[in-house]
Formats: sequence, C-alpha cells, structure tokens
Amino acid sequence: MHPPVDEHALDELLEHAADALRAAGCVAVLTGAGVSAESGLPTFRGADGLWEGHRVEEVATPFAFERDPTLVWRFYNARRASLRSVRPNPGHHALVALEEHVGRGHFALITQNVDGLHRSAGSRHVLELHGSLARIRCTGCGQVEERGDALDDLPRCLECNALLRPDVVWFYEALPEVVWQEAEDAVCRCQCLLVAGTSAIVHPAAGLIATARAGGARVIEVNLATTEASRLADVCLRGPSGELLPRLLKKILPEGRLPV
Ligand code: BJW
Ligand code: ZN
Repeated sequence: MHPPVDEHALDELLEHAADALRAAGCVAVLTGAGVSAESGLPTFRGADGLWEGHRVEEVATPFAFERDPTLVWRFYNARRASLRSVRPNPGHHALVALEEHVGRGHFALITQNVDGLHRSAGSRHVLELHGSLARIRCTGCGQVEERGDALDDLPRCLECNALLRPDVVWFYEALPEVVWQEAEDAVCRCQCLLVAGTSAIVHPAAGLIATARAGGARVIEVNLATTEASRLADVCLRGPSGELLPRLLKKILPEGRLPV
C-alpha cells in the first residue's frame, strides 16, 4: 500500500521539477525497470520479480550460464516472448516529448532496460547500458545479431556452432565501453538529471546519479518508493511514472499538451 497522495503537495513538487527542467539547457534521463512496469513487464526486485523462484542475481550471471545454459535461456526466452505483446506506456511517450522539447544534441536517455520500449516509443538518443533482449551474441566468434524470433532453449551459432547468448550485461560483466563513456559524458554535461523507475542499487549505472550531482546537475526522481537515489535528489516525485512523467511534461510544454 502506498500512502495517500496529497494532490496539492504533489503538484507543488511537480512545479519544482518543471522549474529545474526549464532552467536546464542540457538534460539527461536515467531509467530502470519501473518505467516499463505499466506496460506489464515485471521489475526485478518487486513482488513479482522472481522468475520460477529464481532471483535475477541467480540467472543473470556468466557463472549461471556456464552451469546451466538451458535454465538461463528459458529465462530469457520467456522474457523475449513477452516483449512481442508489450507496448510503450505514457511514461515512455512523455520521455519522447521531453527529447523533442529539449532538442537533439542536448538530451540523452540512459536506460538500464533491455526491453527496447524507449526506442519503440520513438526516443532517439537512447543509451542502453545493459544491452538488448532483441540481440544475441555468439560466445565463440562474437557475432552479434538482431533476433526477435523464438529461439531454442540451447541455440547455437550457424557459423561456428558455439552457444549463443543474449546480448545483455550480466553481473560481473563490464558495460559496453562506448555506451558507458557516452552516458558518463551526458551526465557530466547535463544541468538536470531525471531518474525514473530504478532502485538505483546496481552499479556502475547507479553511480551516474552521484556523478551528475557532483557536476552541479539538479536531480529529479520519479518512483513509487524511496530508493538509493532519493537522498541525492532535489525533488522526489512519488507515484507511477506512467502518470507522473506525462504530468511533468505537460507543465513544461508550451501548449501544455503532449503530442498524441
Ligand atoms: C516504479 C514503478 C512505476 C515500480 N513507476 N516506479 C559498486 C561499483 C561497481 C559495481 C558494483 C558495486 N557494488 C557491486 C557491484 C557489482 C554489481 C552490482 O551492482 N551489484 C548490486 C546488486 C550491488 N554490478 C555489476 O556486476 C555490473 N558489472 C560490473 O560491475 O562489472 C565490473 C567489471 C569491470 C570491468 C571488467 C569486468 C567487470 C553489471 C551489472 C549488470 C546488471 N544486469 C541486470 C540484468 C540485465 C539483463 C536482464 O535484464 O536480464 O540489469 S541486473 C538488473 O538490475 C537489470 C537492471 O537493469 C538492473 C537494475 O534494476 P532496476 O531497473 O533498478 O530495477 P529494480 O527492480 O531494482 O527497481 C525497479 C524500481 O522501479 C523500484 O525502485 C520500484 O519502486 C520502481 N517502480 N513500478 C515508477 N510504475
Ligand atoms: Zn559463432
């Protein structure tokens, strides 16, 4: 249960957040699984976060894949299959409007999500820190491919016959270097960082919030709950991102209306 929302207090906080966004020439956004929750995708650490009784830390590691690749592929194939029917929600669309409003070259959407929903909503400058469920990578020859189709529980490379794996970043693995560099640059450059739907416990992604602050950026958090990001935030907006992000955007768009 969430505490009752004081509409007046929330609107005031939305005004503060809108002020911070209006004052910023350069804006960065960091998103996590919570922004896709209203599209029907479970978060990792929420009540529905377990997959067949496994925590993400048990199935999203190179050691789990070495030990039991079939189990790990079943986990990813189930998630890949669920992506075929999910659609971006109003939170994703609000972030598209934010990018259009701020202008290209002054905006970066850094996401930990691997579901591709920011891109399918229409966001352009998306930095996928943890890879993408739609891509697979060969553990032998390293070939990377877009593959949205159904795969076996133990798929193999047609070129070298080695096992394929999802092209995502597991625990103990390094983030893609170029993407990480761009994300760090974006948070160093921005005057406002909007952090939405992440528990901010997974590093190095979570460290971007402190980096932004150290560079003088204002930090706005949108989340159902208090998180590790909250103590770094200038404004904490408590509620679902699918409602709060559109409300925030309406305040800063000239006509006060989101494009449909
Ligand atoms: C809503 C909502 C609604 C719900 N509206 N809100 C310190 C520094 C560096 C590293 C470490 C460190 N300490 C520990 C580490 C190691 C580790 C780590 O961070 N562990 C922590 C658990 C402590 N990090 C790593 O291993 C990283 N690699 C690394 O460090 O490499 C070192 C290295 C360097 C050089 C060479 C080699 C190695 C890699 C991390 C990779 C994380 N991968 C995963 C899986 C990706 C693939 C997949 O999807 O299967 O990424 S784990 C999982 O967690 C996934 C997510 O992107 C990530 C973050 O989760 P997220 O998005 O925050 O989701 P939740 O569920 O935690 O939170 C949801 C939030 O939404 C909640 O707050 C809700 O309240 C909210 N919410 N509904 C608004 N409607
Ligand atoms: Zn191969």
